Amino acid sequence: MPISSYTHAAGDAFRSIGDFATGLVTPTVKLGVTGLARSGKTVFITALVHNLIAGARLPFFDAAAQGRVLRVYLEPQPDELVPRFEYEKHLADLVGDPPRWPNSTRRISQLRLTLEYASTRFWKRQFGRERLHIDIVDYPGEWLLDLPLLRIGYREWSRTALEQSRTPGRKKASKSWHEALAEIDPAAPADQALAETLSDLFKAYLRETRADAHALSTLPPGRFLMPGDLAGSPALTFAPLDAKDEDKFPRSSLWAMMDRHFEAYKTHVVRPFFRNHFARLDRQIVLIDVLAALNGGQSAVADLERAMTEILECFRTGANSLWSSLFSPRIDRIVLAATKADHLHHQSHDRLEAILAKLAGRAMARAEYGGAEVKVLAMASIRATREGEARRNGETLPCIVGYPLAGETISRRTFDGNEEFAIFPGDLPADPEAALKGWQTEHGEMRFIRFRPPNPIPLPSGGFAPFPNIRFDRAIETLIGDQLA
Ligand SMILES: Nc1nc2c(ncn2[C@@H]2O[C@H](COP(=O)(O)OP(=O)(O)OP(=O)(O)O)[C@@H](O)[C@H]2O)c(=O)[nH]1
Ligand SMILES: [Mg+2]
Repeated sequence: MPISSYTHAAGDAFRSIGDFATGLVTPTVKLGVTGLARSGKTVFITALVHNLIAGARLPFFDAAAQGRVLRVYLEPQPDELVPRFEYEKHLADLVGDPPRWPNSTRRISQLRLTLEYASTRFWKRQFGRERLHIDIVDYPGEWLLDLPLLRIGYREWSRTALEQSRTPGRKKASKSWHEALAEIDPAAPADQALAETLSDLFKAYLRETRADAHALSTLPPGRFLMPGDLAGSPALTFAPLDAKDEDKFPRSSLWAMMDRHFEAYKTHVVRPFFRNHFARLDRQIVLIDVLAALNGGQSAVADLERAMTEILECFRTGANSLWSSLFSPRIDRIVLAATKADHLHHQSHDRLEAILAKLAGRAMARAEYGGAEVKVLAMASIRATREGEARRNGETLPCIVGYPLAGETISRRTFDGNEEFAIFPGDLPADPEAALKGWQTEHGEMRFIRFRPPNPIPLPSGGFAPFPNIRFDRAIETLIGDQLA
């Protein structure tokens, strides 16, 4: 048995005996929050913590609805080596004047929230109030896309990455890198500066495929797009090479150097993340910006589906999964959530959920998924719009009303960020297949624009009222409800 799972098992046994005998050891749920860049992780966590601390009305979160959540507070987070999630800073942005969305984060961070609650169980209530730690871990979904790298070597990765870069949609983005590649000899003696140049050109290509408005391309390595503290280290300085007969290349060749750096990336970046962070999570929410993919058209939807398949592979357990040879994941519940549902009128919320369910179903079939229980929902962590009606050509249309962010445009109109507008977003089609195939609403194509966060409401007692949301309570109930029984 690998050391990591042994220590886990021992930890669990200790925890439950301790709980039972003394009630002194507080149970902990490690909740992973992930999703691709800009999917809404930071906003979700900030809203989750604020809702719980401020005692928001959350009808579908049973413990809160039954008045059993007695006190919620932040505590120092237990992992010294993981940066703390900057809750106060993100909240300050959201309740600022004017309110702003928090900045992009791009690295792992963690926060410990403690809940004191009354149990529903008679014998447990006799010990007084119960406590539960929720350790919330925010990490980029792109990192999950690195798992398959553990299964392959530099040669195979190189070949696949080159093939992908030659597909028609990526030719333009990969041009400069390919030009440089054509001039080098992979068998020549290794040259650190050349390795850096090639790696930089390769990273620029990855960034460009990602920046394409009509694609959600997420090609590994995950850390190349958001390197954090490791920028410039050898483990992050490699790129695919085009070679034949690489078996005959000397150990001093550029090829061999790239190979070593690729292996270093797996050993020092990918494995530690999966072993030290991912494998310790108990519950997971994966946030998915389905509307952005629909906005991007068919190729973006295909990209998203591919990314979801790879992400679900990480949660798959059983004999054939990558895990069986590595570490055993313990996640037993996953929520897949389509975020930003406030960009739609409520009539379309169920449809958004159906579209995500369809996508998830296909991805799960492809990943031969088996493992933790998966629940799909559509939600908005913070609702930036309200609903209204507008009249157009004698017809009453259901609208959403909000402050479009400065620079957003609809039909050649550019917004300045300070005015409220009613927008008719269109309805999602009733048939999820139609939506995924690239579709038109009854009133033409649907385009989503971004809104500024809602105006914060100060409370007489200090602080701010909980943010309005959509179906947020259902996500919380699924993720931690059973832990508060
Ligand atoms: N209307 C609306 N917009 C949202 C919501 N959640 C996120 N957004 C928008 O999505 C953007 C990204 O949200 P973040 O929470 O920063 O996303 P993230 O996944 O942490 O992004 P990175 O840190 O860059 O990976 C925000 O700036 C908002 O514009 C929501 O509930 N409603
Ligand atoms: Mg973030």
